[in-house]
Amino acid sequence: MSGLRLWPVVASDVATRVDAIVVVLLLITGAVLALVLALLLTFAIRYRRGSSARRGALPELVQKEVEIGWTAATLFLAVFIFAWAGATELGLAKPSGDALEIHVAAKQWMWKTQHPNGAREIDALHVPRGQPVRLLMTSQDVIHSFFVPAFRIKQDVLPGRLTELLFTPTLTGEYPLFCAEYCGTLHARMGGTITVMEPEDYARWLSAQPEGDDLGHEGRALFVSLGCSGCHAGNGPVRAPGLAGIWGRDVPLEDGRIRRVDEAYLRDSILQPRRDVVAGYEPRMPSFAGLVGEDELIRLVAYIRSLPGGQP
Ligand code: HEC
Ligand SMILES: [Cu+2]
Repeated sequence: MSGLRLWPVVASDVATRVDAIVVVLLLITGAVLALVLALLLTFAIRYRRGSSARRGALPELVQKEVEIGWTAATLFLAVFIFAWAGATELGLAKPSGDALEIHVAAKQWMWKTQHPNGAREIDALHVPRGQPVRLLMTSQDVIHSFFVPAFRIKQDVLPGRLTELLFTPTLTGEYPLFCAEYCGTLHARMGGTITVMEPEDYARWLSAQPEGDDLGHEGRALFVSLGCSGCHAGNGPVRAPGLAGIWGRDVPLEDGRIRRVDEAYLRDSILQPRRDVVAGYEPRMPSFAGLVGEDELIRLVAYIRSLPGGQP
């Protein structure tokens, strides 16, 4: 990866799309430049001092149709480029169901990343090749910007707001990560390494990481602030099942079905509680669809998952 490259590494699907736009823009501007230069040279030679070129009044060359024609043509071209680039940009923020969700927290002056299972990294991120990756990013202090040139992705990371990026790594290797928004003294050193691995290697790497508990801790705070604990702590007016130790167990439902408690079940329980009512309980839980975002769901699930078994 050293030496002078004619073209930067293309390591994601986004890079391919962005490069296509850049190439077309280069071609268009190159053509305009060539035309202007050619006319400049032609006229400079033709009308040089002492040449016998005609220097009378200008001929009436430009008709209204021609003028309307080139105005319309350039307008069309500009709108086309805008629509094309705009659609590409919007695709970067599109949610995708099967994407690997990675949480990114920026702070002066480091990048903290967190995998769905809680594994955490600092100034580093490992991702599997060929798998769509969705970054959910937020800042703990000032504005930063997540910039990976090899992926052609760059997105501001703001305090109090979640920004997203969607991309699929296409080439294994190690690529530099930068902060692209001046954020203080050590801004220039705020960076890291993105490692794209084959899916098997990624799975092996991930299982060797200690699982973090941060998502779970944050989920616990949500559990209280959203009012879940009002029912589920066992002393509220509504009788609700305890959630400790349910992860991985089989739950008998009111209609006789049995469901294994996994990520999907917990999400369903929170978003569509009427669908899977636990045997022996009233369907008194309100739906939280539209009230909790994707990132809060992840934290709630992580919290319930982290609860030790045995307790009611
Ligand atoms: C108004 C009381 C109430 C609130 C508030 C409430 N729940 Fe529930 N919850 C229940 C009841 C009652 C059940 C059992 C009936 C059912 O499955 O719908 C239940 C079931 C569940 C289950 C399935 C439990 C099992 O044993 O399979 C989960 C998971 C759950 N709730 C999570 C949550 C989360 C997370 C929140 C907060 C975002 C929440 N609940 C808020 C009353 C509540
Ligand atoms: Cu920064």
